Amino acid sequence: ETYADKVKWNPEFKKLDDEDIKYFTSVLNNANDIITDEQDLLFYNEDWMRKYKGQSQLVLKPRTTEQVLEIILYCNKNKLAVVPQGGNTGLVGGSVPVFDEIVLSLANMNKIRSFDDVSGILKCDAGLILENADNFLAENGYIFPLDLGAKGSCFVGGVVATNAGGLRLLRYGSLHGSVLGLEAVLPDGTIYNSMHSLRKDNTGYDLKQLLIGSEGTLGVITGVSILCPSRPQAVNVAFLAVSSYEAVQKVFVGARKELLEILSAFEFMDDKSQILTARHLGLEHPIESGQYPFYILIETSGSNKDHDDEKLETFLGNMMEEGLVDDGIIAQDETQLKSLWTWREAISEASTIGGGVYKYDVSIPLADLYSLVEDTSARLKEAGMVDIDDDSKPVVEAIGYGHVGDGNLHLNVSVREYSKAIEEVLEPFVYEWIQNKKGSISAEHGLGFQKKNYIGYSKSDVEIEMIKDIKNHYDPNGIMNPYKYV
Ligand code: FAD
Ligand code: 2HG
Ligand code: ZN
Repeated sequence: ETYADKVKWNPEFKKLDDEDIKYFTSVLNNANDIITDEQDLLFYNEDWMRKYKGQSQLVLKPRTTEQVLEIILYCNKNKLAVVPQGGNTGLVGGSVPVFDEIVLSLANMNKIRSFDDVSGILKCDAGLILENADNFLAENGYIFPLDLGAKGSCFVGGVVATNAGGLRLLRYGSLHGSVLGLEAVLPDGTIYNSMHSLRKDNTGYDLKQLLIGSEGTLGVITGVSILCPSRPQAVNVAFLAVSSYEAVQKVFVGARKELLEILSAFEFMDDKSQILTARHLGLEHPIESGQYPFYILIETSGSNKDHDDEKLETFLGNMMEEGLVDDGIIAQDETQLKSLWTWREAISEASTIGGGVYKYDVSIPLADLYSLVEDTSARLKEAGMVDIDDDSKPVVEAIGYGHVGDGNLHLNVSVREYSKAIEEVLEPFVYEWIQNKKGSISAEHGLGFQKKNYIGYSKSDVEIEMIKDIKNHYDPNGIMNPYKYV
């Protein structure tokens, strides 16, 4: 993606020079924590989709909050722009520089600070890898209240800065509820610290909420305090085939009613997503892709295996009797459970099979959720652009899947090239479509760079002004993650 036609470099920012690097070297005093080598910079300059690419000449990897503070103070004073970066798995181009912004990576701040095994409150550095946090919690009988396909790479601070949703939001709720406190360095050098262990605290504005989902535009999150639930003793996964989107919704209603307190995930995938994933993984589909238009993954998590097994089997029996479920599998062991999850979790990566992908992450009232995929597919077909087997067509396929339980659809348009022509077919069409249904143009991935010009499709002028006021107040020089959505 080239930026030239979308955004201009801000001449008010300072260009990095040797003096600056000398200063940062004195702060970090470890050669490994400063990256200037062109080859080594590549990872930090390019996003996970290989769609957005900046030209930063410097990556800083502080080890302490004090070092972050000194870096930010210097950058603010000298108007050097900064991009805070976690695991760089974000999907909206928010985690990489647009031009020459300095990348501040949290990778070296990866310690568990404390864990209370009575309350389940974990306090950790922002650079702790999500999977490492969850493995630590597992040893103590607890679970991180968020899980997603990028868990092996993304950081706790990164998911908080994004307010990521993930696969079990249905069960554990949003990070706005489970994060109890944060530590963050603000652009003026203030250390905001609310690393409390308090479940309830009604003493004025809940300030941490501003940073949750701020996408690096207000400050650098350095620490997170989060409430973690007990790890479920019994987990079941069922993978089902249904013959219509109508049936997906009916099974969802049934699952909430019959599985109630043990339901921990309800995900859906269209057939096209499964065909792409089968090609990507080089595996046979567990049920037979091409046979049914929609698949559902249901997970239950509870404390008593017999109880949960019985409940799930009765539920599936009822759904089949009602003619809502056509075929299905229940995982018989841990290996099968993981492999069934793969057919859902690997779709995101499978969508890049043609070389590129346009991703739309939307909230729409459930009844209309899948129509967006149908209408977008029709538009691409009309333009003569799409064919999964014909390499001369620019688009491989438009697929739909996501978190039905949260009213969150992922529309992925898998492409063989990034082009203006494809983009013009998709945008603003998709955003207008969502606005007409009173949906949100970002359910969980954020706005980042991708949606910087489209915020108005989901937020009113008054709301946008309030966002700008807050940004200007805390970051008057605009050094924090510039050129993105604010
Ligand atoms: P990055 O990508 O590095 O950064 C994301 C944003 O946060 C950037 O704007 C960055 O500037 C900012 N940031 C990062 N760290 C800090 C910090 N310490 N302080 C301030 N700002 C910071 N998302 C979902 O919601 N649900 C999913 O199910 C899901 N599944 C995914 C599956 C895959 C395979 C992939 C690749 C991504 C998925 N995502 C999902 C996207 C999700 O946004 C990221 O995985 C995660 O939230 C980003 O974490 P990160 O540490 O990689 O942050
Ligand atoms: C998921 O739910 C992630 O798998 C990624 O949010 C979705 O790649 C996507 O569009
Ligand atoms: Zn998702």
